[in-house]
Amino acid sequence: MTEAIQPTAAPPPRRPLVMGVVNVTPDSFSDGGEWFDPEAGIAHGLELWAQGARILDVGGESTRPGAERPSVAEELRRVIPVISALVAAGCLVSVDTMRAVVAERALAAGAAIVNDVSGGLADEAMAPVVAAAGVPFVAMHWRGHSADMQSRASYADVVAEVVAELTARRDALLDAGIDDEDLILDPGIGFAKTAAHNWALLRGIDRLQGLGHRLLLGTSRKTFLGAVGRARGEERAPLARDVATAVTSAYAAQHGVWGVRVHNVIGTVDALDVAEQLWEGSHG
Ligand code: PMM
Repeated sequence: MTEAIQPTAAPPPRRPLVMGVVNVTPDSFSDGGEWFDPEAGIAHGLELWAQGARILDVGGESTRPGAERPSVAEELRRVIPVISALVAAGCLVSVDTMRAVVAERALAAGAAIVNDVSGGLADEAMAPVVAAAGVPFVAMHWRGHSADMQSRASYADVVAEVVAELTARRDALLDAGIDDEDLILDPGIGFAKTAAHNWALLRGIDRLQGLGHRLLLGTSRKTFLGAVGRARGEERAPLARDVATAVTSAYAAQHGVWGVRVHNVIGTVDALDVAEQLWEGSHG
């Protein structure tokens, strides 16, 4: 484990895949309720796909701090029709869920990736379901459900602890039969973390690359980005954080991150185009 927490050389820049967020929830913190109706969720997913998203992440449970969990039946009711329609339209879909039964039903409906913000910790049946299906699994760093997660935002060295906890999770998921190649890791920006923790994790992203897995990064519209308007005495509302998000996407590209999970696809595609031109120019 000590090896894994050593800093590593920055990986080469790459163009991250853009994962477009399709929250079919009444209460997600930046877009809660906007795409709650299945038809609206489907139309929104198709729009993000047309704008350049290469994965659509469909979720039916809000993970904003303090959120209540929906029932299994309600989560299924929200996500399955949207996943089926987006898959039928030819989109690549991931399901954002902490429940094995929802993952199983989503895979049966055509989802190709499981994105679990608990990394399999919330439901012990998750890892066996994913291992049996043989699909990519996003395991995010997580310390507990949203209702009280911010009480767990305590670290002596956030980068070292997130690397160590993700390493332990990675080992458990491999033991459960998930293929090494199928495992995608995510530092869990905003989950049991303060703004200072989030910035430290972004600065330390190369140390997360030391784990040797593809990385997914979810900064989009999160609270810590709201503070970037402070120079003018403002706090940016969630919908006004897309420029700040796009900058973090360009940063992710410079640091070899595999994928960025964003609400606003157009801004991120532009930011990635700029990043790509700059590094191509530097080699050409
Ligand atoms: N963040 C949210 C939801 N799902 N999944 C991954 N892998 N990484 C994240 O950072 C992440 C996630 C919360 O954001 P939202 O409520 O705006 O969708």
